[in-house]
Amino acid sequence: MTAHKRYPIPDAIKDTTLLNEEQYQAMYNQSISDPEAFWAEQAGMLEWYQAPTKIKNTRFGEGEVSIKWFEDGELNASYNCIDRHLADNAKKTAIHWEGDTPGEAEAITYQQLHYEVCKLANGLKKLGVKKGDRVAIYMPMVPQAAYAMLACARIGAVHSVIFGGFSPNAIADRINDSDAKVIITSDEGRRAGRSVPLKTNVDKALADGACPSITNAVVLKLTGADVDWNDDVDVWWDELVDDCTGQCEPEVMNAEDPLFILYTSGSTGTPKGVVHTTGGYLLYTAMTFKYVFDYQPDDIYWCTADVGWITGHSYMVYGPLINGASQVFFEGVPNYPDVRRIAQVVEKYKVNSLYTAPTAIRALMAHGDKPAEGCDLSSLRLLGSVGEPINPEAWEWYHRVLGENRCPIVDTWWQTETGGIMITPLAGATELKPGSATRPFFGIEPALFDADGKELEGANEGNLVIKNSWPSQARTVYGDHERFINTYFSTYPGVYFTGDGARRDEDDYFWITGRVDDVLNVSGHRLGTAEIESAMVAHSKVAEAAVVGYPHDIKGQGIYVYVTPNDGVTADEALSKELRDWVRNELSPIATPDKIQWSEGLPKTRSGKIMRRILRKIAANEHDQLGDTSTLADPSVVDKLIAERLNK
Ligand code: 6R9
Repeated sequence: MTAHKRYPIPDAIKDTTLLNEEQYQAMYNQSISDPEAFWAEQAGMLEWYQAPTKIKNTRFGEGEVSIKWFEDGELNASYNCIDRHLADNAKKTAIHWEGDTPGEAEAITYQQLHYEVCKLANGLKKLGVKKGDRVAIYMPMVPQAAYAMLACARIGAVHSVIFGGFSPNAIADRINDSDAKVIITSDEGRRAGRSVPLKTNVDKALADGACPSITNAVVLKLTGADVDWNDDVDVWWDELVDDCTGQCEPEVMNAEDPLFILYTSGSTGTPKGVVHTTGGYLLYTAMTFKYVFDYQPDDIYWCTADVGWITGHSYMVYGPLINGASQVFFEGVPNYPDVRRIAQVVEKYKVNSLYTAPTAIRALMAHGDKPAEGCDLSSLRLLGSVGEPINPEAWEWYHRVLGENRCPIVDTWWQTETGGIMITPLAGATELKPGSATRPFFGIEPALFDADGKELEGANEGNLVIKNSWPSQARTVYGDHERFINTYFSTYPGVYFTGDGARRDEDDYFWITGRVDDVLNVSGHRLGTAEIESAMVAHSKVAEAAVVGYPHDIKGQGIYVYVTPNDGVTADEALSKELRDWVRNELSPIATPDKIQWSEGLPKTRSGKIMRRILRKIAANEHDQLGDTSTLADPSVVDKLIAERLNK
């Protein structure tokens, strides 16, 4: 194996980082050998009404999965994010909001955050929202998205944020799965100079009684666009909170009360409502935020994610706010108005740590050094990456152009289900290798298993599992605990199966190789092939469809769809466009197929199972590596597909 390039810990940061190698090792060892003592001590990072005495009570057994942390503790998430900072830091900026259009900006202090969150919390109470009720949030990247989440947390309601890029059907499915009582949205969103019709999408989702659980839609007036209005349901945010006070006593919550539901794609069926509870989630996100971003009290931190994803929940709302941090909240996209936007925002706010995704890095990298041209990036101390494997070329570009060869990069591997960062370097403790997420965070025991369920030792490659529970682990799939068990604990009984493959090298560093199931990662967005397929076959001209990922320079993975049209349908460019638009509208623009290949038939086993392994190889132009095709019902299908692929 070729030796990997290494980046030692820069001397310049050795004296200032929170942890060095010995400290990391000592804490890691304790976290594994005595998790009870370790987490009992760490729990002091949060403020509790009732400090927990029972620390860990978790079982991954066959047929029974029960995960409880700090189960007799009581606390409130919004209190921990806001109120606890008011005594000393009321005037500190919590959120530097930077709008889509340069020049549009607003700074929100912790004091203001308290006021806005309390007002909305009181408004939600007026609408009858109570502890345990679900509230859907479908918002653009404005501070009000965070107010909405925190207002729910304050009164003990469970938020379910729906990414602003989802279409009406996807919104309705998520509302109905969680029986949400209220949805919070805005008239429109803005992205790269274009408007996004959020309220109209909500109207379509709710039309014809499609979402019977919803009693009200709270609508923020943002752009002032004309929107349809239903007096029975719709209420303007401003009018709702007009007579509400800026004081709202936080609800006392048990550590194991649910904090939120977040839907994510799996390899089969509809998206799953991943449930996170209060105590363990808050502690783990607070702690990872502090150590992974080497947080110092005067830092300006910036994560470019969207609150609609887990990264936005853990590292734009809960993690930074519990630490009392100042952060940038960005409405726009990295290349609007031009490719220097990220660098300009870094310069404007003197950002110290920047957390973004490989897809954004690759998009900028295509413009050479221009994305940093003429910008002062000297404030940056640390860079982070999340969402998908980062290829070494993109890593090197990020390090050289935005990091000016000075900033360590923390490549953080984790998932919606893990709640917080699991495998990551620590700036002062870990020598870096471009492309490797390196080593586990405290309390995390990663391991590699082969297909037969045997644990692999030493330098090896296999399926990535986690052997013991950690505080921010998802507790269940909303309304379907069986599915939770089947998805994560049945492949390898006794451990959590991540769905990712990984390699461990001679230094015990982990290299995530990507999903080993039918989940795609397109521009860092997780999409199930099953979801896209079911949208495709819902079209009247489609008989059958199979979706696979293929390597894509910018997106990481692109969406490749094999379509068998119905008899008598002309398969042409016009139909291709029609189908792309269809998926865009049915599901989301992020699910739009990149390539559509017509196919008379799909490679199937004799029992009728589509052999995706073969379709993936054809899409990737790797026909010489098809492997065993002897179990196919009709091997000639494959030759036809290859011939057509080659002609594209
Ligand atoms: C946080 C987040 C999870 C999936 C995960 C993996 C991929 C995320 C990664 C990474 C390699 C990293 N992933 N971070 N792969 N290196 N640093 O992205 O959550 O949307 O649930 O996606 O993303 O495949 O299984 P989520």
